[in-house]
Amino acid sequence: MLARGGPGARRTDFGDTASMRTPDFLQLHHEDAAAVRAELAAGLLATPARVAPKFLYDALGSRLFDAITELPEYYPTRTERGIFEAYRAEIAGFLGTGRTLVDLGAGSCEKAAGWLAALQPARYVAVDISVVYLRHALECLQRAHPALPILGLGLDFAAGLALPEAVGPEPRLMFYPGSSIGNFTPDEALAFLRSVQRESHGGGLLIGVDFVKDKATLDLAYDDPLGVTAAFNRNLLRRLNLLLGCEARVEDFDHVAFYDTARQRIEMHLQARRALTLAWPGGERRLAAGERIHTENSYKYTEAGFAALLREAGFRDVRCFSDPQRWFGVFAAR
Ligand code: AVJ
Repeated sequence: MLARGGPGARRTDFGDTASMRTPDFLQLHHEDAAAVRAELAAGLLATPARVAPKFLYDALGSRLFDAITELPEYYPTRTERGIFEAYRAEIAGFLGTGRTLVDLGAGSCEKAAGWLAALQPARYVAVDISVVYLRHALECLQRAHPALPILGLGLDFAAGLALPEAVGPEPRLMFYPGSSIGNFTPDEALAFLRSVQRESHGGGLLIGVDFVKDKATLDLAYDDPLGVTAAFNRNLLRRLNLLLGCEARVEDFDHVAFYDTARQRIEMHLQARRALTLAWPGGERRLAAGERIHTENSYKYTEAGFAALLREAGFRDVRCFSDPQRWFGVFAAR
């Protein structure tokens, strides 16, 4: 978070304007409405029906996710923050300063901002699906760090990371916090981490991973009594209506989320309260009462399991930092 109202925030030192850089922006991903409709229709027509979790994050969905991170039941965000704060200097010492810091899924850039002083990156590259989401955050960040070269990249890296030459040839420190890696299957995660390792140019990786734990804690983290996660999930129906042109009713679906111990993953679904038909221009999908649309997986790892995955992806030197309960892992890898 940037000090907008804090001491010094109103100082206008015009003498500094000459040394104040401005962020660069580069939009490489272009959303194609017809392709989005085809993807959504294909998912709904599959058995079981599914919608990819990336569709959870429209403007409202992103705010609902932010609200989730404030819930007492949703421990990952605050546990990761605690680990970052406790081990910042040690982690920075291990990973080294002066790298190009590449923030994958940067959003508000808040987490990376907390690392700038310790990591002293030569450059900060914020990657998100659209530079529209990055512009405001990067302009604020630039004011706090006037000399830092900043690049905002609009890029979809879900199918593997390929950074453009504009990022520069220097070693890169890849930053992937929040346990977002959990949305990939373990096979996909390995392929993704390999692309991250390749793109690091001999730099390193700092990544947050949620650990396997008792089912009751996990169930509650994804099905909170206040219903914020339910709203986050059910908001997907509004997205579906907007993007695909169907007329799903939010009140026809229940939020269902549970930990599958055997698969080591949270599954999130939208479950039809009654038999109904989702219809859109060019297609329809019938759902029986109780039938589900699968909306998210969130894989959990053991410390040893994730360390092995990092080594398999090509990182040789792996260290794990955790909280006293060992609920969450922050891995630094070179
Ligand atoms: C943003 C994917 C890390 O899996 O914990 C939170 C998303 N879904 N509650 C997670 C999420 C329901 C979150 N990630």
